[in-house]
Amino acid sequence: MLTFKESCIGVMKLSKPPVNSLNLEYLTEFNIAIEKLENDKSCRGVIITSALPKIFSAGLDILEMYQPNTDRLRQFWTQVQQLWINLYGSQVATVAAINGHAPAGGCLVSLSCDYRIMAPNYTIGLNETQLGIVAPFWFSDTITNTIGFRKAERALQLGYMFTTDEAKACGLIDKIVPPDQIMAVAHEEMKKMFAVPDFARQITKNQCRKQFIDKLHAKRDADTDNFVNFITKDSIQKAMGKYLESLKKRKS
Ligand code: CO8
Repeated sequence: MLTFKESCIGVMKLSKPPVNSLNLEYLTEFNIAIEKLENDKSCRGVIITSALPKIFSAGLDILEMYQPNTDRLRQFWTQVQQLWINLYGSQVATVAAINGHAPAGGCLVSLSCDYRIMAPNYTIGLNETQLGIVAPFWFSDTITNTIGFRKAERALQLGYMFTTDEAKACGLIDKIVPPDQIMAVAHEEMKKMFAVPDFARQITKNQCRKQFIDKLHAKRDADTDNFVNFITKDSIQKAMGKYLESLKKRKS
């Protein structure tokens, strides 16, 4: 993770080649970096983007979920939950500068921010069902809160990956920006949020999002149990094995 400050804005660049997949160690690093910026009183905003060409993040590392060690799987999921809690509940203003593909966990990271700008000709969405897995309730709450129930339900069932244009049309992202302007526009959007007194923006954000974060807090252990029981089922392991093979085959 490349993290640096530009006056009162923290910039986090995901930099885990080849695809910024989120494994236990990288999720932990991501959480520590976010928590550090959150606790830095001089930091008013965070921009999340990718240091890799063409890929924002491939989402959760599928290898963490394939033939897993149960203890590690639990730790992994705890970090995924924590990342969402940290980002969705963040007090600082957040902009996702999506400069590449953003499937599944990559989409969730961007949906957890306050504003999304995206470069053209990429794809974004919660494609979990395509892997034969099911996005948990808090993934589905987050997309529903962004694009509305009907569109979210359909997209989740199909595991639909939106093109940048489709994502803009349904409100999954807020703006399409040429890749060479994406950081400049992220800063402009940040300035618009800074024009509002921080406390008023923070309290309003909290009013909108707190009930969803509280829901996960109340069910956090059960959510981890569900995840571990679900992922370790033979049928799910088979489906995931096939999906991994299909990723390899696309190349040959
Ligand atoms: N995890 C692990 N490895 C990955 C992942 C991933 N998410 N994505 C890609 N890779 C690997 C590929 O297998 C490949 O490995 P190798 O070099 O050994 O063959 C390498 O990364 C490079 O991948 P590609 O050649 O496919 O790279 P491209 O630049 O052509 O494409 C993409 C990049 C578009 C990102 C493409 O790799 C892709 O579509 N990946 C799959 C993304 C995906 O489906 N992610 C879903 C992850 S699941 C998740 O985030 C939420 C889970 C919620 C769980 C809830 C359960 C209850």
